[in-house]
Amino acid sequence: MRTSQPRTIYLSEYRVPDYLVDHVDLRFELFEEGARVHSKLAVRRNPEATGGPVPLELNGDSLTLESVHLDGRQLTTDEYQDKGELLIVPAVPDTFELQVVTWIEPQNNTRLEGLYKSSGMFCTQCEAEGFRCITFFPDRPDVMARYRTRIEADRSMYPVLLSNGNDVDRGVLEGGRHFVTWEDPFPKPSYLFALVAGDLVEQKDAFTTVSGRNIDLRIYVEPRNADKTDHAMDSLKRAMRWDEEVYGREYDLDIFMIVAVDDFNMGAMENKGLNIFNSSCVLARPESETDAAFQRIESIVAHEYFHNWSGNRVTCRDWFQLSLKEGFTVFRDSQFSADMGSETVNRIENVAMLRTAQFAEDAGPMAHPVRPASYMEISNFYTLTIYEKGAEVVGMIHTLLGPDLFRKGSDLYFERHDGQAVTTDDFVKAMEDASGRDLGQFRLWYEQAGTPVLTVEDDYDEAGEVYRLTIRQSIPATPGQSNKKPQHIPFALGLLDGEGNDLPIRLAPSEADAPATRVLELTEESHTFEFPDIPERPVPSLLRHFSAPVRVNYPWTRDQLRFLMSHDSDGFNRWDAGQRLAVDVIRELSGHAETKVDPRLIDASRVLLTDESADQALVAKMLQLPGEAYLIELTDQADVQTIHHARERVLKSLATALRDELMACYRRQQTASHYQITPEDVASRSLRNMTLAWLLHIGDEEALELALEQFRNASNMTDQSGALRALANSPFEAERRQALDDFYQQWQVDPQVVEQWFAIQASSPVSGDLEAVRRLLEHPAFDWKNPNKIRSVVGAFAGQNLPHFHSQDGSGYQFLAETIRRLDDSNPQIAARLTAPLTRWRKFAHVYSEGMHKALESVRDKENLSRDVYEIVHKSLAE
Ligand code: B3K
Ligand code: ZN
Repeated sequence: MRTSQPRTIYLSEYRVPDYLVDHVDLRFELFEEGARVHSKLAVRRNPEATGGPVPLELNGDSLTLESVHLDGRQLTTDEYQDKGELLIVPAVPDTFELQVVTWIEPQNNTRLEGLYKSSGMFCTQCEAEGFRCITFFPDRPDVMARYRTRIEADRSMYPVLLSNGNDVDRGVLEGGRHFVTWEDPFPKPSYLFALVAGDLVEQKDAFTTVSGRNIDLRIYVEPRNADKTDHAMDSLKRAMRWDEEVYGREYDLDIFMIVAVDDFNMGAMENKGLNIFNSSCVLARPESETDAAFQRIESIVAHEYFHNWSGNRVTCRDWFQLSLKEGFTVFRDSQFSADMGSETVNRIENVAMLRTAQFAEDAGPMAHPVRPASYMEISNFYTLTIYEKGAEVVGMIHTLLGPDLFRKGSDLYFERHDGQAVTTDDFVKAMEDASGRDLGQFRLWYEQAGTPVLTVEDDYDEAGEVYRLTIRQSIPATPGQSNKKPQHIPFALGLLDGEGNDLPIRLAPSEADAPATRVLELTEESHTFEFPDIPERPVPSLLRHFSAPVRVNYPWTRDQLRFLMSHDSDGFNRWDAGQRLAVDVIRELSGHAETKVDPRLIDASRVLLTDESADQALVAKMLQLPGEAYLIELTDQADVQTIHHARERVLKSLATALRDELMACYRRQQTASHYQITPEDVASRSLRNMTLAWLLHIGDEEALELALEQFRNASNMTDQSGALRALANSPFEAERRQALDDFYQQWQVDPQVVEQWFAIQASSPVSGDLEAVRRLLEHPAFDWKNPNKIRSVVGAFAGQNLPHFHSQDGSGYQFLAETIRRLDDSNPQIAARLTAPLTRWRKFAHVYSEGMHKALESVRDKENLSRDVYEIVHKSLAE
């Protein structure tokens, strides 16, 4: 048990920094047994700080202090206090130079924060508070400085030495060593500092900006990955062009670098001019990575690049403002992905994730507003709420203002705040000032947690030809927030006539140019809208394009849903109608063994499978049944086993009834012989793999032959792993084992593919029971120090293999608790992430919640629990 409770940090306690740092001069001496860091800071008293002189306080973490000099004079130990987490110098002048020398041990740093080693190279991760693990510093984002960084290391082991900015000097040193000096002309917060030293190969390219400047582009990887950089480089160039065209943002330094690192806590990091990526988010070639990986890479490369403006040039004042950069940048990267591929499919994917995981977070013990009011450990707040709901909030501003005024607003924001550390309120203010719109009430989206629920009722006055819609909003209570005010919600509406055509939506009789999709603005608890000139009772298409992150309740009939599935002009709502129909059918079957699957769902799926003229990318999405996690999210006191079995039965009934159509659809899918990631080809591969999976699921012998053939002869990983996944979930035991073995034999030299191999097994209800998952942890390719391996086994098991994870004997929960306890000392960030599935215990029926609660208690009782895990476990167990 942890004896002291970590301190809670409050937004309301924000104060401007007492001291500012104008310039940072760093010298790193890198050795095998550690690193010496010499830092020279140009410090001055902040003119905006109030009150008399105060001591200088610098943050630190796991540092060995060697010396402190003030204006060139070494301080004696009674002239400063080294408190470990704080270095305090009580007496300092208004302006001075402070030199600090620290010793650190990157080779023993398993937390992967600050400076650490990954497969023999040195690299850094400083966001949010990792810079303090490198040297003592006012480690907060509103202290922005110019950095000069000299790196010294062994020349043969570390030929490549990188940091932020431009490379200004290099040379050879004694003893086989060398150095490179980097200078970054743009003031930046410490969390954007980066350093890399290693034996890396580079892929070079160039980009000419809109104003004609030539930018050097480089991707650095370990030599074995040299053939996996093309896609990231192409994605980068597309992102650079797109940001110029859509946001008017041009790149600012002369060089932009990306480095791939195997051991990384998250996806990637937007350090100024030197982005560092988890290998799995940057490296790809068609033979070894799937379509999903290609798409993920394109969007993450773009996301990190876009941060150069939304995050780096304009940064966050404090960490409560995290969504200022993350929400906005996720919004930007999804606009980009939508422009590069299929708009509707992108929207569907984003919303599916939001509704499954962010809604769950917003309804659980860690629920927090997009701008949180307090935290214990900031690393715990890199959440779906900050990122995805934050992006939806920006998206709603875009919807309310329209694209032109939104662009005026973003131009004003970048111009007004360039070089500053600002707040989400400054962002909204820029949008208001540029558009003349009042977003006062809209700001509640940043302050109130919880997912608004909209209850919709309608009636039709045949004689008057008036259609009436009443919409009520309510926002559920969340920890620390019980009474919520109504929010400003853009609600996009369509009305379909009996033929399935959009009716013009008028707010007054005979209004000219009435739109087919009307954005209603909800601001009160309840609104009743009257639409005149509606000649027949329409079928409403509600919340088109998912115009707000809310839940909608309306008593659709199954016939109405089928009708919307085939006729709604809004592709997103066509998909959504299908999901609602499937949810309804699965729920009807839950716990009722004698109930048959509604033939309307089977017919709807048949139409999708056979209509070759329909948009196949949308069809591929529409055919997928809602996932178990989403079904659980929609259910109170969820019974996982019952949900799993009901969904299985629906899947098997569909596959059995549509066997021939599935086979025909499988055989029809042909992609270009040369691998491409066009929406058409992606859809085609997705349909192939889906139809195969369904057929194997019901033990179809002919499909087994097709799967084995596809597995052996596939020319790309999407097809090969699609076949493997289908086999791994099939009843054909011998073939399944053989394919898994063959796949490992074929790919064991490629750690990224081995991660896929782990995940396919750990997430499979057929191949991944707890015993099998424990065996994976003993596999020679598994590595407790590598976050990707942990995610691909433990994360995949707890997040996707729900029937085994939620075994009623509690063994899955105990297994997860053991893992968290084991990782808490070595990597608290990863341990805290893995805790998420247990935090939702209140959502489940008693047989489950009891075991989850016990597992949480056993984590709580561990000695020296990290601040990260402490916060999550205690908030989850709180009454
Ligand atoms: N800004 C980083 C995330 C840092 C997470 C620190 N625990 C990646 C991104 O969102 O672009
Ligand atoms: Zn980001």
